[in-house]
Amino acid sequence: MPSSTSSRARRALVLGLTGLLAAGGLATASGTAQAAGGTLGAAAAEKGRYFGTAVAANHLGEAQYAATLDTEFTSVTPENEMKWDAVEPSRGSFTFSAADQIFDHAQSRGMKVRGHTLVWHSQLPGWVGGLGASDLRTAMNNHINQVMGHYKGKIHSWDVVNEAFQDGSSGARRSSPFQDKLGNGFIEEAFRTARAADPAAKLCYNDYNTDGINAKSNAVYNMVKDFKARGVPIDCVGFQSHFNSASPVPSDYQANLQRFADLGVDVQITELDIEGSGSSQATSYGNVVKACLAVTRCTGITVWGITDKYSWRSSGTPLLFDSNYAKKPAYTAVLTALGGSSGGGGTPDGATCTATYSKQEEWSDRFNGKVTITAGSSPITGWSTTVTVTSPQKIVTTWNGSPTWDSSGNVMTMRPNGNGTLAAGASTSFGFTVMKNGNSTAPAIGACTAS
Ligand code: 9MR
Repeated sequence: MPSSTSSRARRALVLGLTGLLAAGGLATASGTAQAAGGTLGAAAAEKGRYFGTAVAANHLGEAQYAATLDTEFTSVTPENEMKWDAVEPSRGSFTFSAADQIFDHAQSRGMKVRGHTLVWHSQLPGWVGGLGASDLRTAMNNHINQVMGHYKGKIHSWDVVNEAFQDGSSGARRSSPFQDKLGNGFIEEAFRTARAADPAAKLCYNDYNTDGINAKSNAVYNMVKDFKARGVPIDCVGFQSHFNSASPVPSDYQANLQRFADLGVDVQITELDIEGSGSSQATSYGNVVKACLAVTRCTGITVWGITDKYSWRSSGTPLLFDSNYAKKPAYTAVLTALGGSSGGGGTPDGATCTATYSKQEEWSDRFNGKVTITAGSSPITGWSTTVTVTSPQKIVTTWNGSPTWDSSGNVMTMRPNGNGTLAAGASTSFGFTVMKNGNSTAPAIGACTAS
């Protein structure tokens, strides 16, 4: 295909194909050739683990969101769509449309689904809190039966009870309608009901600030120990792992995971995000992954979202992909800790790179884009990435790279033009001009492939 400006005839063809190719464009962006172990999911699978993310149904229609999900992850957790207020907003009236959207997307692509969450004090519709004890017990058990029943046999793990313990040193249970009206026994009852509702699902207790050894995790530990001793069904404990500078990855994180595993339950990292940027964020992420891999019963890791732009705490940029879906150093650290990339199909050990987009000058009719290519922790001798524009946009000029084009003319694959050799951690960049043709959408940058 031509590597520069399109002819008028070709442009007409491109415009005619645009509708047809809209979906194909997504596939192209997600289908960047990856060596075995070259994605988070593939690398984790080689270690016998899943690598998941929280997903919001209302973003699934966004090309890059879906493409990144489908390329990188092997498990999903609905971020809000399976919560009580979403599925049973009024008593006895269940609606699963948003939850099913995520479930169907995941199932059709062979991803696992974590159910989140059945009994939680938050995102609880007001009617639940208004019930008397006996009614509340009936409503709780009915909720578990209906929701688990809807997905019976198809959910990998359920967060049966979420966040039932207080923060701080008391080790006490948190006040909630369930705790206040049903007492401590509500947790046990919820797990027994859940086991009967779907014997195939792993039943988890999930909480935050329980990631290191502290009063709160001790209280959960004692509950799990008691459950195991008395035969109350519990299979797993979820460690949410929401970290920031005030609450960093604890030094005894691995030891804490291990002591729970030693009780005879699986442990899962369920809502991982780490505020920060650059190498310090990357190091923390790498440490979390290493801790999980060091614990045989740590069966999987879920990050709490795909891109920083949709994170529940977006300003802390806590995720693995930036707002333009570029892989951050944290991504590379996770992949490396999982043993990914190195040894994968045909690339030298450790050859990785990232591609990051930034907009440059903008005029009324066009803008310039810049993509920075950064080598990972090993030197590289070549790189390639894709730049996908939204029709009717057109890339009309490029510099510092050798472009080729797909048949739609929307997807440019860029390779080096004398700037392919980079030392570990070193960067180069290429640029291009996009004619807007009425559309100012930022281009989508694909994965960077190093050689
Ligand atoms: O990420 C979720 C956010 O979109 C919701 O507004 C919020 C409401 O409570 O819940 C967030 O997810 C929480 C998860 O369900 C349980 N652990 C804490 C998470 C972050 O608050």
